Amino acid sequence: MRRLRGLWAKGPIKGVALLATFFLVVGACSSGDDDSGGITSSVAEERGFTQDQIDAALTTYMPSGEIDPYIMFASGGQGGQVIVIGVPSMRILKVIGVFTPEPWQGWGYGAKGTEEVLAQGQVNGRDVLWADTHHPALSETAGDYDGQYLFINDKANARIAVIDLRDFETKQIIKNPVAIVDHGGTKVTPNTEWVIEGGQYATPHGWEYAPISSYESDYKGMVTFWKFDREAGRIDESSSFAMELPPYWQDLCDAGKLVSEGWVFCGSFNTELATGGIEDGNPPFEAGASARDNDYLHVINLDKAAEVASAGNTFDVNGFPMISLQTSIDEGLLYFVPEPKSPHGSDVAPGGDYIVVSGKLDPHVTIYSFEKMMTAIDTENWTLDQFGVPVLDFDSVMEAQIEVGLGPLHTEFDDQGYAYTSLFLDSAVARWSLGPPYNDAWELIGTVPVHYNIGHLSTAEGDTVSPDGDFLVAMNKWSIDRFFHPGPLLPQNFQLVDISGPGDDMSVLYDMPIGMGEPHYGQIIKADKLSPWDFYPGVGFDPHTMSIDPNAPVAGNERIERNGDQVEIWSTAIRSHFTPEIIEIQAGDHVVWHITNIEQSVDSTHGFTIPGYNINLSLEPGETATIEFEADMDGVFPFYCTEFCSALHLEMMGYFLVKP
Ligand code: CUK
Ligand code: CUA
Repeated sequence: MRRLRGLWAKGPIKGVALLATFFLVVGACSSGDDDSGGITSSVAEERGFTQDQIDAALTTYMPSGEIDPYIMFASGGQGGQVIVIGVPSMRILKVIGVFTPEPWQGWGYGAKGTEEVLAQGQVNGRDVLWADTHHPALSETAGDYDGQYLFINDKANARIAVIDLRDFETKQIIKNPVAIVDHGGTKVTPNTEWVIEGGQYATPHGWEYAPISSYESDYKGMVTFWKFDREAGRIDESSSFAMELPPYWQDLCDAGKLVSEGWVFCGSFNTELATGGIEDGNPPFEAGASARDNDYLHVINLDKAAEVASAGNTFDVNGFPMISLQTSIDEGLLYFVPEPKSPHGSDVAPGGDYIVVSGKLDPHVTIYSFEKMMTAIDTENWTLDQFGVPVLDFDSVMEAQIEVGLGPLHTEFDDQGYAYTSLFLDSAVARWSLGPPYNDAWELIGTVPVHYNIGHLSTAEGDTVSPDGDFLVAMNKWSIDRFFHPGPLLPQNFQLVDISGPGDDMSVLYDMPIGMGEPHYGQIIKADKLSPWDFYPGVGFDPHTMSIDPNAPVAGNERIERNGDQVEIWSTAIRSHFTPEIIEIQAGDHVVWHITNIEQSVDSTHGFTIPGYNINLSLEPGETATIEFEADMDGVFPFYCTEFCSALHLEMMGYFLVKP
């Protein structure tokens, strides 16, 4: 049961002051040991609710008009998008188009800026208009979320996207030049100087062909460090670099912080170098790649690696600088630490002093001390792996191991000195206490069942230097019996868990079916750290350049200009009217059409479609967009506004006439 220790007592944030009062009153009645003293409600009585269910409902309930105190950015999985969710109400606020066209936002349906960003994600010139998005990462300042940017990776094609949280639009997609698949990304360094993209399945550099029989010599692992230019709001490819790694399968990465700032920790598996081929009598991948008792946590000196890269001590892969494995060994950029049995997860504690790793086939979490790692490096307390990389002595760097349950995966933290680890096989979340300086002892505190087969979990600001606690979202892969079955593909289940209480007092508050993609991970930020625009700052604002376009149409300069078969149109949109309304051209003309929504008030969005031409724009107040196409289809095309913007929205249209 909620102890009112946390969120609602922490003081009002925009829009929830009233609510806090409301909860304090209710909470006063419903907390304590006497469960009979709860509020009375005929609905609860009729439906037979227990006091705990009533408490759960009241904790997640946001009265109409109240704003959630937390916002979660969850991956949209195969949808290639980002889902924006209010916490604790778990209401979906938006699905941001990222790697995948998104019609409502006019993302990839004619607006040139959006198509240019999507085209940045091409692989060897081929459009790849979906993604396997895994790990969103909020930008940080001094190790805390700052609410400015969001990054997310596409595992399937090794791509990274940058989303600007002023307008929640994707500004950049980068295709990794050295790898075709990634996984250990995105995570950012504490001041967002670097966006980390770790590899996964080894391939030859630049995914060029080499036979599987030459796996050991020709296949490579990698991690890429993308330099983020906060001023420009873009990754600066020219200052970025990659590191060549052994053909182990690198997994999740996390950035060091505070005492470990400047270091990066990436898990791995398949240090067996299994190459599959059960058809030839070899062990299948799942057996071959989990035969050994240990794989290697990669401990990377990023600060030093950046110096080596900027000194030009690199080789080129597809024009991109890469530090060779030998250079990493010679320069002391890379160390390994044994990590038990099919490791997954690599999570740095709030103080940066400990790194937590799970073993999918080991019931423990293993906690390493950063300080001990540094001592082992200084005293050369290591052996060498087969590629000559120093492997630090396990016993000398391991701080603690805690048996938490079966199938531990990912860990986040709270403000009570507790850590939370997802247990895939047990379908549970384990709460365990960190040892000093966080708590007295390294020990399991308790578990809470979730439904079912949890992957990631996310606590409020739970991977920063100052986690909030309060709430945890369990991202469950299976839902089995939790919802109506909409056919054999079932929704996944986000479950909101109350972690505000002490000891083993944790409870599931709410089930949220996720009807899209397989969202792997999400991050939860305090809503008041975000300051998105209500509308674009100025009429004629181009979200692609994030500036006012001097060529944008504004009220009074609407016109049509013809130059041979080139037709350029400047249009404006305002409730409930497009100017000009009638546009007549010749079939075969090349059309460049600029449109500005000249409104400057909240929520006055207009859409714009030309039927048959696969064009749909979303023009938020102030926004300008340009479409460019060959008018190769003659006929009469009523163009119209696709947002119900006003009483005369249906009349907000015009005729686009293409003369044969
Ligand atoms: S991986 Cu999905 S549950 Cu991509 Cu973060 Cu562990
Ligand atoms: Cu503008 Cu409907």
